[in-house]
Amino acid sequence: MVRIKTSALLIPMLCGLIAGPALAGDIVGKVKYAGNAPAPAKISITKDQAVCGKEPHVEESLLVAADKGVKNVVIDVADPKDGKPMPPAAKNPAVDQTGCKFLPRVQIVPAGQMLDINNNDGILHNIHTFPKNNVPLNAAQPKFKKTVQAKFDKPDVVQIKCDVHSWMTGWIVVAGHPYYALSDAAGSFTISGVPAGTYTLEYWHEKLGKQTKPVTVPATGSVTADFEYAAK
Ligand SMILES: [Cu+2]
Repeated sequence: MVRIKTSALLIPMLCGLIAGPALAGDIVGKVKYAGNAPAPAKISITKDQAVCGKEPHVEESLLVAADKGVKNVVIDVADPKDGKPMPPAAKNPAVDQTGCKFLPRVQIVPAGQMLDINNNDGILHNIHTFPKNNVPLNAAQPKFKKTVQAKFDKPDVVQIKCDVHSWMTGWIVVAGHPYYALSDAAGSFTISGVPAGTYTLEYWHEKLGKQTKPVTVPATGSVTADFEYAAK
């Protein structure tokens, strides 16, 4: 009994050593919305009109393309096997406050990475973060304070708001490993170089919520993992 168990463990281990680098594939897909794209509701600018009202603001919490692709969905492998950390970015990721909007609205930031929150508007903003697993930040950012920094050490989904301009909102998804992707305007995404195996894939959207589905990553090439959110 013991012998059989040992060899059953050893053979795949030895094969792994002989094969050299880990076998890995890509997860590609498209996220869609089963309903009609919502009409972009206009946001009324109630403060700092000269700066914030330069460009019209519309509701961007659910962006659906003509063919139903959903932008700003974060897709990640919930249970990666190799547990390697996300490589640090070459320079600090940044959230810009421009025209009283957080740009980009949604972004993925490696855990432990310093994030620059920039004030490009020359007026007072007040950064307020709402983490679940990290330390919150609530800091006034007067017009002369170009950058406030924030760091999130643990994986999380963090909403950012401005206490001065109630319509301003953005999201930081803090990644503890590299197997994350953000869907583009067409709803498409790619997670590259995932070690072969079967995983749970998570789809998170600020308005449509979190959904999961299993995915099996091949040793070479890619697997397609499309997903459709039910209409709200
Ligand atoms: Cu503001």
